[in-house]
Amino acid sequence: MKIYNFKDLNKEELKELCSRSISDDNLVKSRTEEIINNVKSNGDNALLSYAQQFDNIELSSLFIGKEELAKLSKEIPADVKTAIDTAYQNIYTFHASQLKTEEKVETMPGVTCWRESRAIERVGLYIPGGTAVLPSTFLMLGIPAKIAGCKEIVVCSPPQNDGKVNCYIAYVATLLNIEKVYLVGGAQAVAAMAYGTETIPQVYKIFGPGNRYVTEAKKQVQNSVAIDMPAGPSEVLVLADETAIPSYVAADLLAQAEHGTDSQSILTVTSNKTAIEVIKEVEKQLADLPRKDIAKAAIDNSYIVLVENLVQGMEYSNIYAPEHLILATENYQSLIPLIINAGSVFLGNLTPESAGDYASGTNHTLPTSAFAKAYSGVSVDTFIKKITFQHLDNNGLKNIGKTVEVLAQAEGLQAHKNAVTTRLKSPSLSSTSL
Ligand code: HSO
Ligand code: ZN
Repeated sequence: MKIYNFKDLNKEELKELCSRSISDDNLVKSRTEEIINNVKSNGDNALLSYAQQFDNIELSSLFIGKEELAKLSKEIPADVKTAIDTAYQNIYTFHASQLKTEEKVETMPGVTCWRESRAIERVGLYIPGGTAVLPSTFLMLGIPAKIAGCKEIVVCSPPQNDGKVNCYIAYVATLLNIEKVYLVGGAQAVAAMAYGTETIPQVYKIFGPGNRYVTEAKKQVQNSVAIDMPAGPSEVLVLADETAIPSYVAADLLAQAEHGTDSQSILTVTSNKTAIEVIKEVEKQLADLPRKDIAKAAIDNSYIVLVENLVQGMEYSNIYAPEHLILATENYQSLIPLIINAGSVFLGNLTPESAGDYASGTNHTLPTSAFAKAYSGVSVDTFIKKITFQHLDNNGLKNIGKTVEVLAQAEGLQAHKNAVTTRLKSPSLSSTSL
């Protein structure tokens, strides 16, 4: 891993170091466009032929129903079932606490305003399959959708070689009481959920990670449907000082690195000695990883930034705006108020990102590529719309009337003014005393 010194970096170099610009691939773009158009025009037939083409499977049905999901879920090993149950409980408990009713506010006597939440009625969850089956992602998307009260949760996941989904996905589906899992992957799944087919219902918002085609498809369908957030490769920034444990830091960097060759694992550290120890540990631990080729490529694409102190480290972190920020130091408490841009934060030496990836309760669908400057991770709120309400009584109309009339007049919008004036003239209103 290359080492940079924060104080030697000029503005341009800093910008370059923090940029995650992924080159636009025109082939991915045009292939995705083609797939979307085909699904739009040919619906289920297009999906069936893509299953043949991309998943090597001739599907007799585009979905697996509840009974079969229950049957498949029985194949789950006992220890995985228990682990999923525990993760489910923690994620459920944390997300349930996000449901809040807001107070009504009287902005002027007789003028009452408030907001109420309504779940997005139909949402689409994309759960990656194939080589990287992610039941944890299903939990992270399905649980908040359920808590929010989404009426219809459409789930798409690519079929396995046997034309089914694996037992983990099936088990999570039964826990969430999901009716069907549609056996569709890639850009075609996004297109199907965005525009609907004979079998797959059209949704209002699409959630979930995926490969470059899925990401590109989510980008392309945004004129018709909302998406959770823009997606890019996963990343972690570990901020460490001499109280960090090098073997733990190395493990965290590698946990990120094994996600994909384009993942980034950044170490920002106050001590050169710790940096060297971490590098040694990374090399040692890397050798034993089953996904070492992927992890090595990601580590080669990552770097270390030496800083003078933790506060300067936070300055770098806020510029980088990491998806995951690990404060690998005993002195994390005073840094919390300094955090401005980060998706999810892991405090102290005993809190690995993996805890949040799977089971502590927080969501792992988080903003990447510096979008943490403007986006939050997925939560119950991401599945909800907030509708504002207001009510004026006699008193309220009298109190606010003049203000609205004058502003409408100032904007030259006579009809707006009239909407108030005509009410103010009403005999029932003038007869009411304040
Ligand atoms: N670190 C990933 C989530 C994940 N990790 C799923 C393991 N499985 C993005 O936050
Ligand atoms: Zn992860």
